[in-house]
Amino acid sequence: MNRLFFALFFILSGFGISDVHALLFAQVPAFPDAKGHGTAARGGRGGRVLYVNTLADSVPGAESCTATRCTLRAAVETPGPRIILFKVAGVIDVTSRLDVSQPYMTIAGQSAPGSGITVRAKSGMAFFFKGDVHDVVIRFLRIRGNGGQNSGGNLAVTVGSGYNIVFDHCSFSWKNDTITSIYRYPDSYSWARDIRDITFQRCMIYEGETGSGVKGETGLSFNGIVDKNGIPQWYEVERISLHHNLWANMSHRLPMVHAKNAEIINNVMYNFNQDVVSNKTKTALDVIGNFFKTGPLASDSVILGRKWGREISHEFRTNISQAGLPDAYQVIGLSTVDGTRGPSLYVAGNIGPSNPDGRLDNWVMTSPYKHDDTSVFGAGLLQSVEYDSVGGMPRRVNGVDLRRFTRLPQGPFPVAPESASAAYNSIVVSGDVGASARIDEAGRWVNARDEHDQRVLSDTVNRTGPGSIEGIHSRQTATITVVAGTPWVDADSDGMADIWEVANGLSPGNPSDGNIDSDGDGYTNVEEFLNGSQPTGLSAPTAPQGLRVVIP
Ligand SMILES: [Ca+2]
Ligand SMILES: [Ca+2]
Ligand SMILES: [Ca+2]
Repeated sequence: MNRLFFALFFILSGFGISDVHALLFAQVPAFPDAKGHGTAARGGRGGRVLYVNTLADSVPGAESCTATRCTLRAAVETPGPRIILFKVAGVIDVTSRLDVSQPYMTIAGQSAPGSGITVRAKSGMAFFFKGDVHDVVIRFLRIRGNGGQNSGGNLAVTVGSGYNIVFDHCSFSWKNDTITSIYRYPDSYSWARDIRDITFQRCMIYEGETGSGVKGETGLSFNGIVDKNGIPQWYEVERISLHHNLWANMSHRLPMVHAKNAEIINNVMYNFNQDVVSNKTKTALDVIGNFFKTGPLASDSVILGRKWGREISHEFRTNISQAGLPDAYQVIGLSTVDGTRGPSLYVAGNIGPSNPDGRLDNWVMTSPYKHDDTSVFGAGLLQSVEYDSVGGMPRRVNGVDLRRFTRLPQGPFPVAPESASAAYNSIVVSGDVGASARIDEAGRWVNARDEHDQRVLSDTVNRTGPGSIEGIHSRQTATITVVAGTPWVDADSDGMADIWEVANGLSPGNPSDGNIDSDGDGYTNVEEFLNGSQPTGLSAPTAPQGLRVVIP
Protein backbone atom coordinates (compact mmCIF):
# COMPACT_ATOMS: atom_id res chain seq x y z
CA MET A 1 0.00 0.00 0.00
CA ASN A 2 2.74 2.40 0.89
CA ARG A 3 4.57 1.71 -2.33
CA LEU A 4 1.38 2.55 -4.16
CA PHE A 5 1.26 5.85 -2.36
CA PHE A 6 4.83 6.52 -3.28
CA ALA A 7 4.02 5.77 -6.92
CA LEU A 8 1.26 8.32 -6.63
CA PHE A 9 3.80 10.73 -5.19
CA PHE A 10 5.60 10.80 -8.50
CA ILE A 11 2.51 10.61 -10.66
CA LEU A 12 0.92 13.59 -9.00
CA SER A 13 3.60 15.89 -10.25
CA GLY A 14 1.23 18.81 -10.15
CA PHE A 15 1.12 18.64 -6.37
CA GLY A 16 3.37 20.68 -4.18
CA ILE A 17 5.47 18.55 -1.92
CA SER A 18 3.51 19.58 1.15
CA ASP A 19 0.26 18.49 -0.49
CA VAL A 20 1.69 15.06 -1.22
CA HIS A 21 3.15 15.03 2.26
CA ALA A 22 -0.29 15.53 3.74
CA LEU A 23 -1.73 12.75 1.58
CA LEU A 24 0.97 10.28 2.46
CA PHE A 25 0.95 10.42 6.21
CA ALA A 26 -1.84 10.10 8.71
CA GLN A 27 -1.84 12.56 11.56
CA VAL A 28 0.27 11.23 14.35
CA PRO A 29 2.22 13.18 16.95
CA ALA A 30 5.71 14.25 15.92
CA PHE A 31 7.00 11.16 17.73
CA PRO A 32 5.19 8.74 20.02
CA ASP A 33 5.87 10.58 23.29
CA ALA A 34 5.10 14.05 21.91
CA LYS A 35 2.27 15.78 23.79
CA GLY A 36 0.69 19.18 23.79
CA HIS A 37 0.10 21.97 21.34
CA GLY A 38 2.60 21.85 18.52
CA THR A 39 3.03 18.10 18.45
CA ALA A 40 1.09 17.67 15.23
CA ALA A 41 4.38 18.86 13.72
CA ARG A 42 5.47 16.59 10.88
CA GLY A 43 9.07 17.70 10.99
CA GLY A 44 11.08 16.37 8.08
CA ARG A 45 8.96 13.22 7.68
CA GLY A 46 9.29 11.83 4.18
CA GLY A 47 12.05 14.24 3.23
CA ARG A 48 15.78 14.15 2.56
CA VAL A 49 18.28 12.80 5.03
CA LEU A 50 21.14 15.20 5.65
CA TYR A 51 24.15 14.14 7.69
CA VAL A 52 26.05 16.93 9.40
CA ASN A 53 29.64 15.73 9.23
CA THR A 54 31.63 18.66 10.56
CA LEU A 55 31.60 20.75 13.72
CA ALA A 56 32.54 23.80 11.66
CA ASP A 57 29.96 26.57 11.66
CA SER A 58 30.54 27.16 7.98
CA VAL A 59 32.83 25.77 5.31
CA PRO A 60 33.77 27.90 2.30
CA GLY A 61 32.12 26.46 -0.79
CA ALA A 62 29.75 24.30 1.30
CA GLU A 63 26.81 26.61 1.63
CA SER A 64 24.62 23.73 0.46
CA CYS A 65 24.81 20.21 1.81
CA THR A 66 26.43 17.50 -0.30
CA ALA A 67 26.85 13.85 0.54
CA THR A 68 30.33 14.47 1.85
CA ARG A 69 30.16 17.96 3.25
CA CYS A 70 27.34 19.43 5.31
CA THR A 71 27.36 21.91 8.15
CA LEU A 72 24.49 22.29 10.59
CA ARG A 73 23.97 25.78 9.18
CA ALA A 74 23.67 24.51 5.60
CA ALA A 75 21.32 21.73 6.73
CA VAL A 76 19.06 24.15 8.60
CA GLU A 77 18.93 26.45 5.58
CA THR A 78 18.13 23.64 3.12
CA PRO A 79 14.59 24.05 1.78
CA GLY A 80 12.06 21.23 1.76
CA PRO A 81 11.36 18.39 4.17
CA ARG A 82 14.60 17.18 5.74
CA ILE A 83 15.79 15.08 8.63
CA ILE A 84 19.12 16.28 9.98
CA LEU A 85 21.42 13.70 11.56
CA PHE A 86 24.99 13.88 12.84
CA LYS A 87 28.12 11.87 12.13
CA VAL A 88 30.10 13.93 14.62
CA ALA A 89 29.87 14.75 18.32
CA GLY A 90 31.09 17.88 20.06
CA VAL A 91 30.59 21.62 20.15
CA ILE A 92 29.43 23.62 17.15
CA ASP A 93 30.41 27.22 17.86
CA VAL A 94 28.10 29.41 15.83
CA THR A 95 29.42 32.86 15.04
CA SER A 96 26.06 34.20 13.91
CA ARG A 97 22.55 33.02 14.60
CA LEU A 98 21.06 30.07 12.76
CA ASP A 99 17.92 31.35 11.05
CA VAL A 100 15.17 28.76 10.89
CA SER A 101 12.85 29.92 8.16
CA GLN A 102 12.32 26.77 6.08
CA PRO A 103 9.47 24.50 7.18
CA TYR A 104 9.43 20.71 7.61
CA MET A 105 12.63 20.09 9.52
CA THR A 106 13.67 17.51 12.07
CA ILE A 107 16.96 17.87 13.92
CA ALA A 108 17.67 14.46 15.46
CA GLY A 109 20.38 15.14 18.00
CA GLN A 110 19.99 11.57 19.21
CA SER A 111 21.68 10.42 15.99
CA ALA A 112 25.03 11.88 17.06
CA PRO A 113 27.71 9.54 18.39
CA GLY A 114 29.45 9.89 21.75
CA SER A 115 28.23 12.66 24.02
CA GLY A 116 26.16 14.33 21.33
CA ILE A 117 25.96 17.86 19.98
CA THR A 118 26.20 21.18 21.77
CA VAL A 119 25.43 24.29 19.75
CA ARG A 120 27.22 27.14 21.48
CA ALA A 121 26.65 30.82 20.75
CA LYS A 122 29.25 32.72 22.73
CA SER A 123 27.48 35.93 21.88
CA GLY A 124 24.09 36.58 20.36
CA MET A 125 21.41 34.11 19.59
CA ALA A 126 21.78 30.48 18.52
CA PHE A 127 18.48 29.64 16.79
CA PHE A 128 15.98 32.16 15.48
CA PHE A 129 12.65 31.12 13.98
CA LYS A 130 11.24 33.60 11.51
CA GLY A 131 9.01 33.89 8.46
CA ASP A 132 6.77 31.10 7.19
CA VAL A 133 8.31 28.41 9.32
CA HIS A 134 6.33 25.50 10.70
CA ASP A 135 6.50 21.78 11.38
CA VAL A 136 9.87 21.74 13.09
CA VAL A 137 11.01 19.07 15.53
CA ILE A 138 14.25 19.47 17.48
CA ARG A 139 15.32 16.68 19.82
CA PHE A 140 18.28 15.82 22.03
CA LEU A 141 20.28 18.95 21.36
CA ARG A 142 22.19 21.17 23.80
CA ILE A 143 22.21 24.90 23.14
CA ARG A 144 24.41 27.06 25.33
CA GLY A 145 26.12 30.37 25.72
CA ASN A 146 29.46 30.79 27.33
CA GLY A 147 31.28 33.61 28.97
CA GLY A 148 29.73 34.77 32.19
CA GLN A 149 28.51 38.18 33.13
CA ASN A 150 27.60 40.50 30.26
CA SER A 151 29.23 38.30 27.68
CA GLY A 152 27.00 35.28 27.35
CA GLY A 153 24.69 36.92 24.87
CA ASN A 154 20.97 36.59 24.79
CA LEU A 155 18.80 33.69 23.90
CA ALA A 156 19.56 30.12 23.01
CA VAL A 157 16.34 30.00 21.01
CA THR A 158 13.82 32.60 19.95
CA VAL A 159 10.65 31.52 18.24
CA GLY A 160 9.90 34.79 16.50
CA SER A 161 7.42 33.18 14.12
CA GLY A 162 5.86 29.85 13.35
CA TYR A 163 3.57 27.01 14.37
CA ASN A 164 3.73 23.27 14.97
CA ILE A 165 7.11 23.42 16.63
CA VAL A 166 8.39 20.91 19.21
CA PHE A 167 11.52 20.97 21.32
CA ASP A 168 12.05 17.65 23.07
CA HIS A 169 14.86 16.51 25.36
CA CYS A 170 16.90 19.63 24.68
CA SER A 171 19.13 21.45 27.14
CA PHE A 172 19.35 25.25 27.14
CA SER A 173 21.69 27.18 29.41
CA TRP A 174 24.17 29.95 30.11
CA LYS A 175 22.56 32.84 28.30
CA ASN A 176 21.71 36.26 29.59
CA ASP A 177 18.31 37.57 30.52
CA THR A 178 16.19 35.12 28.59
CA ILE A 179 17.40 31.68 27.55
CA THR A 180 14.43 30.62 25.48
CA SER A 181 11.87 33.01 24.16
CA ILE A 182 8.65 32.97 22.20
CA TYR A 183 8.37 36.50 20.97
CA ARG A 184 5.87 37.98 18.56
CA TYR A 185 7.64 40.75 16.69
CA PRO A 186 5.81 43.78 15.29
CA ASP A 187 4.44 43.64 11.79
CA SER A 188 7.05 46.19 10.76
CA TYR A 189 9.39 43.22 10.47
CA SER A 190 8.58 41.59 7.15
CA TRP A 191 9.14 38.11 8.57
CA ALA A 192 6.98 38.56 11.66
CA ARG A 193 4.00 36.20 11.91
CA ASP A 194 1.56 35.08 14.57
CA ILE A 195 2.88 32.28 16.75
CA ARG A 196 0.88 29.28 17.84
CA ASP A 197 1.09 25.60 18.72
CA ILE A 198 4.48 25.26 20.33
CA THR A 199 5.65 22.54 22.74
CA PHE A 200 8.74 22.48 24.92
CA GLN A 201 8.87 19.11 26.66
CA ARG A 202 11.48 17.26 28.70
CA CYS A 203 13.93 20.11 28.26
CA MET A 204 16.35 21.58 30.79
CA ILE A 205 16.62 25.36 31.09
CA TYR A 206 19.19 26.57 33.59
CA GLU A 207 21.75 29.07 34.80
CA GLY A 208 20.88 32.28 33.02
CA GLU A 209 21.24 35.84 34.23
CA THR A 210 20.50 39.32 33.06
CA GLY A 211 24.05 40.49 32.69
CA SER A 212 23.28 43.45 34.89
CA GLY A 213 25.06 41.89 37.80
CA VAL A 214 22.14 42.58 40.06
CA LYS A 215 21.40 39.67 42.28
CA GLY A 216 17.77 38.85 42.11
CA GLU A 217 17.54 39.65 38.44
CA THR A 218 18.89 36.39 37.16
CA GLY A 219 15.74 35.89 35.23
CA LEU A 220 14.75 33.58 32.55
CA SER A 221 11.67 32.92 30.67
CA PHE A 222 9.50 31.76 28.00
CA ASN A 223 8.05 35.06 26.95
CA GLY A 224 5.31 35.68 24.58
CA ILE A 225 6.26 39.23 25.06
CA VAL A 226 4.62 42.52 24.47
CA ASP A 227 5.61 44.93 21.78
CA LYS A 228 5.48 48.49 22.86
CA ASN A 229 3.97 49.84 19.70
CA GLY A 230 0.40 50.19 20.78
CA ILE A 231 -0.77 46.88 19.36
CA PRO A 232 -1.16 43.92 21.66
CA GLN A 233 0.93 41.55 19.62
CA TRP A 234 1.57 39.32 22.58
CA TYR A 235 -2.06 38.38 22.03
CA GLU A 236 -0.99 36.70 18.80
CA VAL A 237 0.92 34.05 20.72
CA GLU A 238 -1.29 31.14 21.70
CA ARG A 239 -1.49 27.43 22.44
CA ILE A 240 1.89 27.04 24.10
CA SER A 241 2.59 23.82 26.04
CA LEU A 242 5.47 23.65 28.50
CA HIS A 243 5.54 20.24 30.15
CA HIS A 244 7.98 17.94 31.90
CA ASN A 245 10.79 20.48 31.78
CA LEU A 246 13.33 21.28 34.48
CA TRP A 247 14.04 24.95 35.17
CA ALA A 248 16.90 25.37 37.62
CA ASN A 249 19.38 27.77 39.19
CA MET A 250 17.71 31.05 38.14
CA SER A 251 16.07 33.69 40.26
CA HIS A 252 12.67 34.10 38.65
CA ARG A 253 10.51 33.63 35.57
CA LEU A 254 10.59 29.85 35.50
CA PRO A 255 8.83 30.72 33.23
CA MET A 256 7.17 34.03 32.61
CA VAL A 257 4.36 33.80 30.11
CA HIS A 258 3.04 36.67 28.14
CA ALA A 259 0.66 35.27 25.59
CA LYS A 260 -2.99 34.80 24.80
CA ASN A 261 -2.90 31.39 26.45
CA ALA A 262 -0.49 28.71 27.55
CA GLU A 263 -0.25 25.64 29.74
CA ILE A 264 2.51 24.77 32.21
CA ILE A 265 2.14 21.17 33.28
CA ASN A 266 4.22 18.72 35.29
CA ASN A 267 7.46 20.68 35.32
CA VAL A 268 10.06 20.96 38.07
CA MET A 269 11.20 24.43 39.09
CA TYR A 270 14.30 24.40 41.29
CA ASN A 271 16.46 27.03 43.03
CA PHE A 272 14.73 30.36 42.47
CA ASN A 273 14.35 33.34 44.74
CA GLN A 274 11.19 35.17 43.85
CA ASP A 275 8.04 34.81 41.81
CA VAL A 276 8.55 31.65 39.87
CA VAL A 277 5.79 31.26 37.32
CA SER A 278 4.31 34.56 36.26
CA ASN A 279 1.74 35.54 33.72
CA LYS A 280 0.94 38.93 32.36
CA THR A 281 -1.92 41.07 31.28
CA LYS A 282 -4.64 38.99 29.62
CA THR A 283 -2.89 35.64 29.53
CA ALA A 284 -5.11 32.66 30.17
CA LEU A 285 -2.82 30.20 31.89
CA ASP A 286 -3.11 26.64 33.16
CA VAL A 287 -0.59 25.68 35.84
CA ILE A 288 -1.03 22.03 36.73
CA GLY A 289 0.95 19.43 38.64
CA ASN A 290 4.26 21.28 38.87
CA PHE A 291 6.86 20.75 41.60
CA PHE A 292 8.47 23.88 43.07
CA LYS A 293 11.61 23.23 45.14
CA THR A 294 13.74 25.90 46.76
CA GLY A 295 17.55 25.80 46.77
CA PRO A 296 20.48 28.02 47.84
CA LEU A 297 19.11 31.14 46.09
CA ALA A 298 16.27 31.41 48.62
CA SER A 299 14.61 29.56 51.44
CA ASP A 300 10.93 28.77 51.60
CA SER A 301 10.42 31.63 54.03
CA VAL A 302 12.02 34.12 51.65
CA ILE A 303 9.82 32.95 48.81
CA LEU A 304 6.73 33.39 50.88
CA GLY A 305 7.73 36.64 52.55
CA ARG A 306 9.24 38.83 49.89
CA LYS A 307 7.41 42.05 49.21
CA TRP A 308 7.76 45.00 46.95
CA GLY A 309 5.09 47.46 47.77
CA ARG A 310 1.91 45.42 47.54
CA GLU A 311 3.49 42.59 45.61
CA ILE A 312 3.91 39.34 47.44
CA SER A 313 5.79 36.52 45.86
CA HIS A 314 4.53 32.97 45.73
CA GLU A 315 4.83 30.11 43.31
CA PHE A 316 2.65 31.87 40.76
CA ARG A 317 2.52 35.55 40.26
CA THR A 318 -0.40 36.74 38.27
CA ASN A 319 -0.17 40.17 36.77
CA ILE A 320 -3.30 42.16 36.45
CA SER A 321 -1.42 44.99 34.91
CA GLN A 322 2.05 45.83 33.76
CA ALA A 323 3.63 49.10 34.70
CA GLY A 324 5.13 51.26 32.02
CA LEU A 325 3.22 49.86 29.07
CA PRO A 326 0.62 51.58 26.91
CA ASP A 327 -2.86 51.58 28.31
CA ALA A 328 -4.14 49.00 25.89
CA TYR A 329 -2.09 46.36 27.66
CA GLN A 330 -3.21 47.30 31.09
CA VAL A 331 -6.91 46.95 30.76
CA ILE A 332 -8.24 43.86 32.36
CA GLY A 333 -11.63 42.52 31.56
CA LEU A 334 -12.49 45.42 29.34
CA SER A 335 -13.24 45.27 25.68
CA THR A 336 -10.73 47.78 24.44
CA VAL A 337 -8.40 45.12 23.06
CA ASP A 338 -10.59 42.61 21.30
CA GLY A 339 -13.70 42.12 23.30
CA THR A 340 -12.69 38.84 24.88
CA ARG A 341 -12.39 38.24 28.55
CA GLY A 342 -9.46 39.18 30.71
CA PRO A 343 -6.73 37.06 32.21
CA SER A 344 -7.51 33.82 33.91
CA LEU A 345 -5.64 31.25 35.90
CA TYR A 346 -6.37 27.57 36.37
CA VAL A 347 -4.25 26.00 39.08
CA ALA A 348 -4.37 22.45 40.35
CA GLY A 349 -2.13 19.72 41.71
CA ASN A 350 0.96 21.85 42.29
CA ILE A 351 3.39 21.31 45.17
CA GLY A 352 5.57 24.10 46.54
CA PRO A 353 6.60 26.05 49.62
CA SER A 354 3.12 27.38 50.27
CA ASN A 355 1.51 24.01 49.66
CA PRO A 356 4.19 21.49 50.63
CA ASP A 357 2.06 18.38 50.68
CA GLY A 358 -0.14 19.44 47.81
CA ARG A 359 -3.35 19.24 49.83
CA LEU A 360 -4.30 22.90 49.89
CA ASP A 361 -6.44 24.71 47.40
CA ASN A 362 -3.82 25.84 44.90
CA TRP A 363 -5.16 29.37 44.94
CA VAL A 364 -3.04 29.96 48.07
CA MET A 365 0.02 29.59 45.84
CA THR A 366 -0.81 32.69 43.81
CA SER A 367 0.11 36.27 44.51
CA PRO A 368 -1.03 39.39 42.72
CA TYR A 369 1.04 41.95 40.95
CA LYS A 370 -1.24 44.84 40.61
CA HIS A 371 -1.41 48.50 39.96
CA ASP A 372 -4.50 50.36 41.01
CA ASP A 373 -3.00 53.72 40.29
CA THR A 374 -5.01 55.47 37.59
CA SER A 375 -1.82 56.99 36.22
CA VAL A 376 -0.84 53.45 35.30
CA PHE A 377 -4.18 52.11 34.18
CA GLY A 378 -5.48 55.18 32.51
CA ALA A 379 -8.32 57.14 33.99
CA GLY A 380 -11.50 55.15 34.41
CA LEU A 381 -10.24 51.90 32.95
CA LEU A 382 -9.77 50.01 36.17
CA GLN A 383 -13.32 50.11 37.33
CA SER A 384 -13.29 47.61 40.12
CA VAL A 385 -11.20 44.98 41.80
CA GLU A 386 -12.70 42.53 44.26
CA TYR A 387 -10.19 40.90 46.54
CA ASP A 388 -10.22 37.62 48.41
CA SER A 389 -10.82 38.14 52.08
CA VAL A 390 -7.70 36.11 52.83
CA GLY A 391 -4.39 36.76 51.10
CA GLY A 392 -5.44 39.84 49.20
CA MET A 393 -5.57 38.04 45.86
CA PRO A 394 -7.83 39.70 43.30
CA ARG A 395 -10.69 37.39 42.49
CA ARG A 396 -12.65 39.55 40.14
CA VAL A 397 -11.29 42.40 38.08
CA ASN A 398 -13.76 44.74 36.40
CA GLY A 399 -16.41 42.15 37.10
CA VAL A 400 -14.58 39.24 35.46
CA ASP A 401 -13.46 36.18 37.41
CA LEU A 402 -9.71 35.86 37.48
CA ARG A 403 -9.87 32.27 38.59
CA ARG A 404 -10.95 29.60 36.14
CA PHE A 405 -12.00 26.07 37.09
CA THR A 406 -11.63 24.24 33.79
CA ARG A 407 -8.64 23.61 31.57
CA LEU A 408 -8.05 25.51 28.40
CA PRO A 409 -9.16 23.86 25.12
CA GLN A 410 -6.89 21.06 23.96
CA GLY A 411 -5.42 20.06 20.60
CA PRO A 412 -5.22 16.58 19.07
CA PHE A 413 -2.49 15.30 21.40
CA PRO A 414 -3.13 16.78 24.83
CA VAL A 415 -0.91 16.49 27.86
CA ALA A 416 -2.52 14.19 30.42
CA PRO A 417 -1.38 15.66 33.73
CA GLU A 418 0.13 13.37 36.32
CA SER A 419 0.77 14.22 39.95
CA ALA A 420 3.52 16.69 40.79
CA SER A 421 5.35 13.94 42.68
CA ALA A 422 5.17 11.58 39.72
CA ALA A 423 6.50 14.34 37.47
CA TYR A 424 9.37 15.01 39.88
CA ASN A 425 10.27 11.33 39.90
CA SER A 426 10.13 11.08 36.14
CA ILE A 427 12.17 14.22 35.50
CA VAL A 428 14.63 14.36 38.40
CA VAL A 429 14.88 10.87 39.88
CA SER A 430 14.68 8.94 36.62
CA GLY A 431 16.39 11.78 34.82
CA ASP A 432 14.21 11.67 31.71
CA VAL A 433 14.99 15.26 30.77
CA GLY A 434 17.49 17.17 28.66
CA ALA A 435 19.75 15.81 25.92
CA SER A 436 20.13 12.63 27.90
CA ALA A 437 20.36 9.85 25.35
CA ARG A 438 21.24 8.78 21.86
CA ILE A 439 20.26 5.96 19.53
CA ASP A 440 22.90 3.32 18.90
CA GLU A 441 23.38 1.31 15.71
CA ALA A 442 21.00 -1.36 16.99
CA GLY A 443 18.27 1.22 17.55
CA ARG A 444 18.59 1.24 21.34
CA TRP A 445 18.55 4.29 23.57
CA VAL A 446 21.82 4.67 25.46
CA ASN A 447 23.06 7.34 27.84
CA ALA A 448 24.58 10.49 26.40
CA ARG A 449 24.06 13.07 29.13
CA ASP A 450 26.97 15.44 29.67
CA GLU A 451 28.47 16.51 32.96
CA HIS A 452 26.67 19.86 33.17
CA ASP A 453 23.18 18.49 32.74
CA GLN A 454 24.13 15.83 35.25
CA ARG A 455 25.39 18.41 37.72
CA VAL A 456 22.11 20.34 37.52
CA LEU A 457 20.13 17.18 38.10
CA SER A 458 22.33 16.40 41.10
CA ASP A 459 21.77 19.96 42.37
CA THR A 460 18.04 19.41 42.14
CA VAL A 461 18.17 16.17 44.06
CA ASN A 462 20.57 17.41 46.74
CA ARG A 463 19.42 21.06 47.11
CA THR A 464 22.85 22.27 45.99
CA GLY A 465 23.80 24.76 43.28
CA PRO A 466 24.63 28.45 43.01
CA GLY A 467 23.45 30.73 45.79
CA SER A 468 24.47 33.96 44.09
CA ILE A 469 24.85 35.51 40.67
CA GLU A 470 28.61 34.98 40.95
CA GLY A 471 27.97 31.31 41.38
CA ILE A 472 25.92 31.29 38.18
CA HIS A 473 28.64 33.19 36.32
CA SER A 474 31.27 30.69 37.31
CA ARG A 475 29.19 27.91 35.87
CA GLN A 476 28.61 29.68 32.58
CA THR A 477 32.29 29.54 31.73
CA ALA A 478 32.65 25.87 32.40
CA THR A 479 34.44 23.59 29.98
CA ILE A 480 32.35 21.17 27.97
CA THR A 481 33.83 17.69 27.89
CA VAL A 482 33.35 15.96 24.56
CA VAL A 483 33.26 12.23 24.01
CA ALA A 484 33.67 11.77 20.26
CA GLY A 485 32.33 8.23 19.94
CA THR A 486 31.99 6.45 16.61
CA PRO A 487 29.17 7.15 14.15
CA TRP A 488 27.20 4.18 12.94
CA VAL A 489 27.76 2.82 9.47
CA ASP A 490 24.95 3.77 7.11
CA ALA A 491 26.13 2.58 3.71
CA ASP A 492 23.11 3.86 1.75
CA SER A 493 22.85 7.14 3.70
CA ASP A 494 19.14 6.78 4.34
CA GLY A 495 19.51 7.65 8.00
CA MET A 496 19.23 4.05 9.24
CA ALA A 497 22.28 2.13 10.49
CA ASP A 498 23.24 -0.95 8.49
CA ILE A 499 22.99 -3.21 11.53
CA TRP A 500 19.47 -2.01 12.34
CA GLU A 501 18.36 -2.31 8.71
CA VAL A 502 19.55 -5.91 8.47
CA ALA A 503 17.99 -6.80 11.82
CA ASN A 504 14.68 -5.37 10.68
CA GLY A 505 14.51 -6.81 7.18
CA LEU A 506 15.43 -3.62 5.36
CA SER A 507 18.21 -3.17 2.82
CA PRO A 508 21.44 -1.43 3.83
CA GLY A 509 22.10 -1.04 0.11
CA ASN A 510 18.83 0.61 -0.81
CA PRO A 511 18.25 4.20 0.30
CA SER A 512 14.59 4.24 -0.75
CA ASP A 513 13.37 2.16 2.19
CA GLY A 514 13.84 4.92 4.76
CA ASN A 515 10.82 6.97 3.78
CA ILE A 516 8.47 4.01 3.59
CA ASP A 517 6.06 3.45 6.46
CA SER A 518 6.26 -0.35 6.47
CA ASP A 519 3.73 -0.91 9.24
CA GLY A 520 1.41 1.95 8.36
CA ASP A 521 1.55 3.51 11.82
CA GLY A 522 2.27 6.99 10.48
CA TYR A 523 6.01 6.90 11.12
CA THR A 524 8.48 6.23 8.33
CA ASN A 525 11.16 3.60 8.80
CA VAL A 526 13.88 6.17 9.40
CA GLU A 527 11.67 7.80 12.02
CA GLU A 528 11.10 4.42 13.66
CA PHE A 529 14.88 4.01 13.88
CA LEU A 530 15.32 7.46 15.39
CA ASN A 531 12.40 6.91 17.80
CA GLY A 532 13.82 3.64 19.08
CA SER A 533 10.87 1.68 17.71
CA GLN A 534 10.62 -1.11 15.12
CA PRO A 535 9.55 -0.58 11.51
CA THR A 536 7.07 -3.45 11.58
CA GLY A 537 4.55 -4.83 13.99
CA LEU A 538 3.19 -1.59 15.43
CA SER A 539 5.58 -2.05 18.32
CA ALA A 540 5.77 0.40 21.16
CA PRO A 541 8.87 2.54 21.07
CA THR A 542 11.58 2.01 23.62
CA ALA A 543 11.50 5.47 25.15
CA PRO A 544 14.53 6.71 27.00
CA GLN A 545 12.82 6.74 30.39
CA GLY A 546 14.96 5.63 33.27
CA LEU A 547 18.29 6.48 31.73
CA ARG A 548 20.65 7.95 34.25
CA VAL A 549 23.59 10.22 34.28
CA VAL A 550 26.37 8.20 32.79
CA ILE A 551 28.70 9.75 30.26
CA PRO A 552 29.56 7.07 27.72
CA1 LIG B 1 21.01 2.71 5.80
CA1 LIG C 1 18.27 1.22 3.36
CA1 LIG D 1 6.00 2.91 10.57
